[in-house]
Amino acid sequence: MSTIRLTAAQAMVKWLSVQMTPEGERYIDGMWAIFGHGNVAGIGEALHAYRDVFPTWRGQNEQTMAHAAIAYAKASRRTRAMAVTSSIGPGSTNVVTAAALAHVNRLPLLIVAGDVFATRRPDPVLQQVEDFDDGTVSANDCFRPVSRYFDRITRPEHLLTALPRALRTMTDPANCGPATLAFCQDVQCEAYDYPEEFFEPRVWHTRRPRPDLDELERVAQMLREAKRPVIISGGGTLYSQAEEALARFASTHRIPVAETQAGKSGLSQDHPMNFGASGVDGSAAANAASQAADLVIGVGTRFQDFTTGSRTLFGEGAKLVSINIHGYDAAKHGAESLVGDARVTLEALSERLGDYRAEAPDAGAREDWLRAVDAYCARPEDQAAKPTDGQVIGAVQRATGADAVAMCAAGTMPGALKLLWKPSQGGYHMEYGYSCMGYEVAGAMGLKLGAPERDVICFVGDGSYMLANSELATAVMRRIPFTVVLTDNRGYGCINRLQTMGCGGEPFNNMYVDCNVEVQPEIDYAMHAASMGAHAVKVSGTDHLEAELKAARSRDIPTVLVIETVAKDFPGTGLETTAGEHGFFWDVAVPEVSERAKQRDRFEEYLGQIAKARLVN
Ligand SMILES: Cc1ncc(C[n+]2csc(CCOP(=O)(O)OP(=O)(O)O)c2C)c(N)n1
Ligand SMILES: [Mg+2]
Repeated sequence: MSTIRLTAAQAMVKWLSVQMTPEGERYIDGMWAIFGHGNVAGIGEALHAYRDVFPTWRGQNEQTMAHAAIAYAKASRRTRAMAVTSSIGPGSTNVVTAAALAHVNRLPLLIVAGDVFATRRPDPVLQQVEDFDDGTVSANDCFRPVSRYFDRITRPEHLLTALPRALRTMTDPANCGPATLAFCQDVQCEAYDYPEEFFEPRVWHTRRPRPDLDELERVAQMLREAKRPVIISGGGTLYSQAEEALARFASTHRIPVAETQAGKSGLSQDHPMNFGASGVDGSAAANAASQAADLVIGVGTRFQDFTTGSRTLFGEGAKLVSINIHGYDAAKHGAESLVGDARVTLEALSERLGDYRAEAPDAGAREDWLRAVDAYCARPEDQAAKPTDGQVIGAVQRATGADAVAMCAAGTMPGALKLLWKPSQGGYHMEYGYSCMGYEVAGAMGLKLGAPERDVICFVGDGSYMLANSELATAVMRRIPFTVVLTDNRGYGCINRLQTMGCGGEPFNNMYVDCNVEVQPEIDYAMHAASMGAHAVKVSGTDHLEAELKAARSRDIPTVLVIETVAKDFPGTGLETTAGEHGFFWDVAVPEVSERAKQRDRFEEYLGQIAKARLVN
């Protein structure tokens, strides 16, 4: 056996550089890195040595570098991914939040976290977390519950098994998620005679599991007996690239489709069976169809609370079917499981159903809903008044084309966009599994890298912008253009509404006016963004916003457009937790005893709401 003598870190980078997609591209596009104690010497040297075949990029914060990597994978529909490396201690624990984000959203990410010495010779080293009772613990153990694959590399030859396992996890459509390699710093630098054949290029194919024939027939029979079925389409539809199969299935069998946050943009807005968003922040048409349904068919959805109105959306007696790549999701809520890839399973199911057609859904409700969307998004007559979030969305929609992707993660905008944004195919990128403030700006950069042909529009609230914005500087340096629409309502608008309207609370510690401060802030967000090199403008009114959005297209750097908005709620955001005009109940626990009458009343009302939840279908 011929061998090549390399340090373990060199072997890792060399191996990563030859892991390929079926299209002949590197599966891991490169590594985001902030060096420090525990990764600068070993991994840093190796990344430098292989810089021509495996790129390294520096960001500003480990968490947001990982957000960029995750957004890249999401934009690539999980066909490609990125890696991030961190120093031991704070660098690594900064990545833990991003790992959880990737875990919840089922997105691939390779985390190479520096770790303490395997030999323990200089213990305790700088930044070492010391467990009094367990000698094997390091800060990196925080990754265990939020990694789909976790390994600690304490010998150079561990890479021979650890690396293929990590990639297998990342490229497995059912198990997909973050893989963490906690890489002991002395081992990174240790030499070993690796077999040459370990570095032969390897192609990673995505499998499309076909459904079990018995499961398929059981579900087909349930459908044949159904009169008013509804489809709830989730992120699995997009990851399986089942958009056309879904459109055909819905048309052929005349079944209305409601979309989740992760599933939005899977079915064209013009498709007569697209009834809009599902659940808490859902459309009147979709939620009415779900309430009336005798059979609910989940396609690639986790059935989380926002989708199901915390289990109150589907009518009593409705049956549930779940088409999902993982048996864990397929069996949720007492559903009849149909495990398989969304695309091939929909095709196989359609074949069994033949000319089955459901009763015609309420097309009038859909038309009414589309008119309501136009009204929420209409250009405001008074351009001097602060617009609502819906009016901002309308302006962005008018000023952008079919190549636009609206992206966001937390705050008022996710609900508003889910309800109101009319995406072209693939024109929607929402991180709502973890709804992580601070994903937005870095995520926009990663999204643009993954989909360079798209016009990336990042919606971010003033709160999320303050939490994490510094990858703007990276995007300026790397000439990665996208447009940030920063809606400034002077605080945490959505949580303020949740607190005061949904939970019976007093306005407290969310909007700046309700905070324990000596003076009200006057933060100049445009000046802040401009200081990092972005093109930044504070716009007045939606006409001005539209003009600046069009101008942004010609730039090769990020543009930040700041607009003051009213903090007022508009129907359908659902964040009020009570059933709004269109939206649905969201179960947020409220205090059982209080000295305030408003709080006590809210608790009584809440008891009535949770009584409607169907714990098992
Ligand atoms: C990291 C993180 N911390 C806290 C939260 C809870 N949270 C969700 S939205 C939000 C406020 C968002 O404020 P802003 O970005 O200004 O949006 P707005 O609702 O005001 O438009 C908070 C605190 C979260 N989702 N993520
Ligand atoms: Mg705000």
